[in-house]
Amino acid sequence: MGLQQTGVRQTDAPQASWQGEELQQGGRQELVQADWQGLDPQLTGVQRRVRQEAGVQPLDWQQLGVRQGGSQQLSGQSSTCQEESGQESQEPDLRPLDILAEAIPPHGAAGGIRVTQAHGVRGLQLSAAAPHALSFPASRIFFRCDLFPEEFSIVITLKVPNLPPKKNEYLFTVVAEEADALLLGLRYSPTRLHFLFLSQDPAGAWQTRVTFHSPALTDGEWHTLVLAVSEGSFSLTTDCGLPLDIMADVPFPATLSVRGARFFIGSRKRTKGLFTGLVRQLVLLPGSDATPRLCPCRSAELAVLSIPPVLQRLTGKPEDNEVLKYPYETDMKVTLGSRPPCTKEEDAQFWFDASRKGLFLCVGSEWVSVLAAREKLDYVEEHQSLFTNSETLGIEVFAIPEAGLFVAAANRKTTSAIYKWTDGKFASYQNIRTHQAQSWRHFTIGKKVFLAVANFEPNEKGQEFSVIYKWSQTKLRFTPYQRVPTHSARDWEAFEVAGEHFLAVANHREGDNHNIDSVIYKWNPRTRLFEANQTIATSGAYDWEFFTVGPYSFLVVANAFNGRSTKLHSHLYVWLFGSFQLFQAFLTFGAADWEVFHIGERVFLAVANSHSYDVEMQAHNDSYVVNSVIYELNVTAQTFVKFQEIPTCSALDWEFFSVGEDYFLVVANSFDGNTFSVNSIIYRWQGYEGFVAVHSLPTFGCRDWEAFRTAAGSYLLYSSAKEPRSRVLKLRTG
Ligand SMILES: [Ca+2]
Ligand SMILES: [Ca+2]
Ligand SMILES: [Ca+2]
Repeated sequence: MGLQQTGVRQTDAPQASWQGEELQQGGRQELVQADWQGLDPQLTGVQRRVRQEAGVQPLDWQQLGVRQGGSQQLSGQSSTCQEESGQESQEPDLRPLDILAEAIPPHGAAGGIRVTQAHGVRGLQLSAAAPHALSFPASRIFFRCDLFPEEFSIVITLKVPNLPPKKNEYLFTVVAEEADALLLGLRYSPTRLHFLFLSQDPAGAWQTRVTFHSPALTDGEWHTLVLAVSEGSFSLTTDCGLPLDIMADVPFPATLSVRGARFFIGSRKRTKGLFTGLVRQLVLLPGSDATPRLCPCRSAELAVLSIPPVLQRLTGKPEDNEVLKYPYETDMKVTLGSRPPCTKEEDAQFWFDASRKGLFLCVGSEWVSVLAAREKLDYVEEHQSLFTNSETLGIEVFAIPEAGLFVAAANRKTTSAIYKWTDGKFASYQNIRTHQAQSWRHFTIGKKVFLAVANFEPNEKGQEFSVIYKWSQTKLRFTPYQRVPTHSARDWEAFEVAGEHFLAVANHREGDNHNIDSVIYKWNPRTRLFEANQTIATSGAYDWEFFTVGPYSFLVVANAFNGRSTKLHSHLYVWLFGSFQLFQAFLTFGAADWEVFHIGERVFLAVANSHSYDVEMQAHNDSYVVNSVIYELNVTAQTFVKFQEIPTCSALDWEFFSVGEDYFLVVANSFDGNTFSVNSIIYRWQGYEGFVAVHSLPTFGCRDWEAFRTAAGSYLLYSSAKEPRSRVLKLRTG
C-alpha cells in the first residue's frame, strides 16, 4: 500500500514516484542522481531572469467576449496628455529627446538609483553615492550636430522636498568635461528656479543666470515644468498654468557647442547640490515650445511628453513613502544621541535618533521626521519546533475573531490537528480525524467560520469524501458540517464572486485515472449547503488559487500529472457570464502550487514545478531539479508572460510575504532526487533584477510555508512531509 501515497501509480518502475514529498524511503537509492546539478549553497548562479514569452499560450481575450469595457478596465491606463506620434515632427532632430530614459543605466537599481513611488506616482531617486550614475555623453543624443539647439524647451516632472533656505539643487546640467565648465543647467532653491547657461563672445565666456520665482516648487507635491527658450525669451510654465515670461538682455547662444560634454541628471557632476527629490520626466524638445503639446491637461502636474518605461505605471494608490528617505546633503549637520533642542539656531540641522532609527530635521522649532524608521528583514531565527501527530502536508494559519490565532495541520496519518497560538507558541487545541489529509482551507460566510479538509484516501468503510467543518461558538471547536464526495482531494480553494460564496476542490485522481473532473461548489444560502456548480476537467489537480484583477475573477489550477507525463498545461480560468472559462494555459512540470501576489499595481503568478517526468522518457527525463516560474500579468496584452525562472528542487509551495517595504518569496524545496534534506530559499524582490535569493534555510521534506503576524512580530511556519515536526521561524527585523 506504500505506493498508494504517491501521486502516480505507474508501479512498474521502481522510481515511479514523481513527487519528493511522498516518496517511499526505500526507493530513494535507486533514483537517478545524474540530473542533480546541485543548488549552489552560496546562492550564486541560481538566478536566471527570463523575459521571453516561451511556454505561455495566450488566449484571445476577445474570443472570450469581453472586448467592450473589459479591455479598458483591465489595461489600467490612466489618461496622459501625450499626443499621438503622428503629430510629431518628421524631422528627427526635432523629436522629443527623453533625457531621463537615456540616462537610466540598464541595471538601474545597481547604479545607486531607486524607483520610488510617492502619491501613487513613480519617480527616480538618486543616491549621494552616485552623482555620476545618471549621466551620459551629449554626443549620444547630438550625434548629427554637436550644437545645443538654439530654440528648445525642457519638460520636467518632479517632486521635491522642502529645502533648507539657501540650499540649491541641480535638476540637470550639461558639463564640458575637460574644462569642467557648466554649459547649461537648471537649479532650484526653496523659492527660485535658475536657468544657467554659458555665453561667449570675443571678450570671453561668462555664465548667465535667468531666475524665476517659483515658490510652489518645494511643496512636496508633483509638478511639471516647461521651460521654453528662444533667443532672449525664457518662459516657464508650471502645471499648465499661466506662463512666466522673462526677456533677458543676454540671449541663449545660437552656437553652444556640446562637443566633449556630458549630461548629468540631478547633479552638477558633484555630490554638492545633488537633487534629493524624485524626478519622473526630463525631456528636451528641440525647436519649439512643448507647452501646447502638454496643455491643457487633466492632471497638469503630471502632464506627459515622454516618460521612461520603468516609471510609466501610474497607480492610483498613494504609498506610504511620501517622505524623502535619503536627504543626502553635503553640508548637513547631523546630531546623534538623545533629542537635542530645536530652536532657530538648530534650524535646518538634522538629528539622527539611533534607537528609533529615525532622521529628523529641525524646521521652525520642531523636529520633523525625514527618514522613517524602516523595518528590514534580517532573516530568521528558530522560534518553535512544533511536534505534530505525524508528517504534515498542508498548513493553514487563520484567525477567528475573539477566539485567537490558529494553525490547522493536515497530517498524513489518521488524525490531523489544530493548534492555537498561546503565550507566543502554537499549542495543541483540537484533533480531527482525517484520511491522509492533504490540506486545510479556512473561510467565512458572514459570521460563520469554516474549515475544509482535503482527504486523499477513503475511510475504513471505503467511502471517499472530504469534510467541511464549522466553528461552534458554544463549544469553541470545529464540528463536521458537510461531507463532500471527492477523489484523492489535494486542495480546497474558497472565494467569493459577486457576493456569492464558492469552494473549489482539486480532485487529484480516481483510481489510476488522473484525468478527471474537479468541482466548483456554490453556497446555497437557502439550504445553507455547498452545491456542485461547475466541473472542470483537470489532470492530477494539485492546487487551486483564486484571485481578482480589477473587476475580473480568476481561478488557476495546478495540473500535476496526466497519467503519462508531468509536463502538461495548467489552466487559468476567468469568470464570465456565470461560470469559469479558459483564459490561458501554462506549460508546467508536476505543478504543485500557484501563488498570486501583487507588487504595487503589478500582478504576478508563481508556479511551483515539482518534477519533470515522462513515462516514456523516464530514463533521460526524470528530474526534481526543475525551474519554477513567475509570470507577470501584461495588462495591455491581457495575458500572463514569463517574468523569471527560478531553479527549485521539487518545489511544492511558494509563499509571498512582505517586511516593511520589502517583498519576499519563500519556496518549499522538498527533494533533489537524492535527499529530502534540501535548502528552501527566501528571495527578495529587487525591482529590475526580479527576485534574488537572499537567504537559505535547511529544511527536510519541506511541504508548505505560511507567513503570519502577531503583535509580537512576523513569523514563517513550514511543515515537513517527511518528519512529524513543523517549525516556526521568527523574522528578525532591524
Ligand atoms: Ca490553494
Ligand atoms: Ca502557496
Ligand atoms: Ca502555503
